[in-house]
Amino acid sequence: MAIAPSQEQLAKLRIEVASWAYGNSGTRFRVFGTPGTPRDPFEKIADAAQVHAATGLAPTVAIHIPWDRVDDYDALRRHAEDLGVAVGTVNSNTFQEEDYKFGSLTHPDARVRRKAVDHHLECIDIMRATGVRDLKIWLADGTNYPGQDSIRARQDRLAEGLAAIYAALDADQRLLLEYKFFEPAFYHTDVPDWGTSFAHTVALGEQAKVVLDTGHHAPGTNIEFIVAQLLRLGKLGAFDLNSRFYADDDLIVGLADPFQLFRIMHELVAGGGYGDPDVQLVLDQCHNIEAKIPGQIRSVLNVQEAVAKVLSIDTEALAAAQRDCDVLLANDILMDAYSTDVRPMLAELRAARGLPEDPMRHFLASGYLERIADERVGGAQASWGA
Ligand code: AOS
Ligand code: ZN
Ligand code: ZN
Repeated sequence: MAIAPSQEQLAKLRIEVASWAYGNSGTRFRVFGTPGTPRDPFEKIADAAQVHAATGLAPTVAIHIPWDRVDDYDALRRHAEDLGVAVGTVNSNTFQEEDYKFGSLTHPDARVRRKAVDHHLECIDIMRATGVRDLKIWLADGTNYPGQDSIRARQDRLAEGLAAIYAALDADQRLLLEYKFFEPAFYHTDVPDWGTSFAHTVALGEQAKVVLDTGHHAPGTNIEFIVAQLLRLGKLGAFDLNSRFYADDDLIVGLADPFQLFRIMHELVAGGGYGDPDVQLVLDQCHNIEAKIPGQIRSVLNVQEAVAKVLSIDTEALAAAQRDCDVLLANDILMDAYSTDVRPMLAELRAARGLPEDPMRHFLASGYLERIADERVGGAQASWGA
């Protein structure tokens, strides 16, 4: 009952990888080192370029300020281009400085709020220097105890800070606001859910969109419903993709619950977001114990497999079954596509595009991992704890 998608449809997939996935990361208990860990942003981009070379799926690399701060952003941009990739989304960081202990854009003290806005203005300058369109804002802001601060006042300060940042954007740039239900704040979070992010981005204007991180919801949340809703509202700007078993685990996408990834991609395709450069697919993961570049290769291939399964859905038959209220047939049509082994068709696609048919094997045989382990000593920690 499944159909065979065209190579043209399959080839539309683009996934952005993130620089911090290549650095050492861990939990609050321990950060484990990996031989060959990049020592600077240039080496992180070099590693990311390997993922694109092996798969043809990951042409852009998100960066993070301050972790990827360099003296010469034009050099970073050229370095990426020389390696066949481009710098992607610029991520701000207002969660690692003492000043931000009680919040950043929502902080009761105007001096701290100004500092947080200024940090975002620096990020926008970096976007100009690197030719980047998107600024992604994830705020750790929130409180730990009822009464600690006024929830309402913090929303007002947030709106004011976001407006100041939005006003600094060029006409072709976007502000993407990510939500997360808890952590590091444990009582209330200032941008906890898609509704709050939606409300703020609507107030800001057309250039502001929502980021949906798949690990940022309470267990049991129907994430594909949020995807469908944000797409129909024209407000889904990007995904942060990863897997979770418990909270914001940032594990390899599609490994904890491949069926959920399929359902999410189904709504992406059904809502017209697939292949639309305005709806970015980004990996937001940390490889605490597994090899990083292979972990990223596995991740982009998992997304590709999920998308190929979705594109195998017989949409006409599905629409007919839905019109007929034929519950079991409709579900069968969906599950049939999900059960399809799409690996042979993807190997064919790669062969047709001059890519290795087995990207993982190709990369592991290339000797790159052994080379960086020899050459690089003393990698930088590129992420924070849990
Ligand atoms: C934090 O939990 C969020 O997922 C962020 O998207 C992300 O991990 C961060 O922006 C990296 O700086
Ligand atoms: Zn995220
Ligand atoms: Zn997260």
